Amino acid sequence: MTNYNKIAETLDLAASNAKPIPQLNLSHSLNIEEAYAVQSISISRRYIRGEKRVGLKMGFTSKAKMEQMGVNSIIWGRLTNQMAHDNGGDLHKNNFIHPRAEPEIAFLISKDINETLTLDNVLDFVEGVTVAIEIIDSRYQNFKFSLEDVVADNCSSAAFTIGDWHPANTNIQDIAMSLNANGEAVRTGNSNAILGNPLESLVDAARLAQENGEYIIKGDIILAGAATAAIYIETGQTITATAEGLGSVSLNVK
Ligand code: OOG
Ligand code: MG
Repeated sequence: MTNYNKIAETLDLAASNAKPIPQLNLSHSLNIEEAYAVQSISISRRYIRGEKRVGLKMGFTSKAKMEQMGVNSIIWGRLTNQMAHDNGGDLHKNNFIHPRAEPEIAFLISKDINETLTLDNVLDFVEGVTVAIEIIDSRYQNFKFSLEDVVADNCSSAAFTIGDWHPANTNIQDIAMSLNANGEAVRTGNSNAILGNPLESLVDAARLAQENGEYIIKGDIILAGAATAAIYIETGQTITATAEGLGSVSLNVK
């Protein structure tokens, strides 16, 4: 019988010790429901240690990301306060295995979501929008995984930082986005790379949360998923993400 607790513990320890583990699918054949169950147990270990849930993240919402990682399904994971970093603050690379950065759009939720969202009502639930950097760090060796592996690993969630909030009705469609290292653009893209419209990602987040017994409440931060492929980050770099009309956000890699 599959020991979900044991797998969750292994993943949690790999993250806290910054030591990679072999891919699960080499030794276990989890289906997607089981993978989400492992994610839930593993995140509970963080909550028990005192970390607080602060929101959700969406993954593989752009073709660029799906192609880079060789998967083709939207996934979601949980964000905690320990993952949140100050805009302009430091990120210590030693706390991670092989961290990568991605440019994202973030939403601040204005009220609990208890209904089906559509593109027509989604903005009623948004307090603010901004540009964000997500730091992903697969706990698997060589950043290689199956869809089930990455879901069990809380979708590689490791850290994130968000820019200043802009009003909910600020345009986030069809805006240029970039990811820069020491001032040089290393990835450029467009916000519509995220499901054709980044608001669609929040609609999907609400649906997936509802289908899976998770919730989205007032004050939650939702990351819409990367607009471009990710880059590996190196000590000494200042990583900046920009989105047209939303300003920029940065992290110093120490
Ligand atoms: C999984 C996480 C994907 C995104 O923005 O698409 C993700 C990974 O690539 O390791 O965060
Ligand atoms: Mg991401």
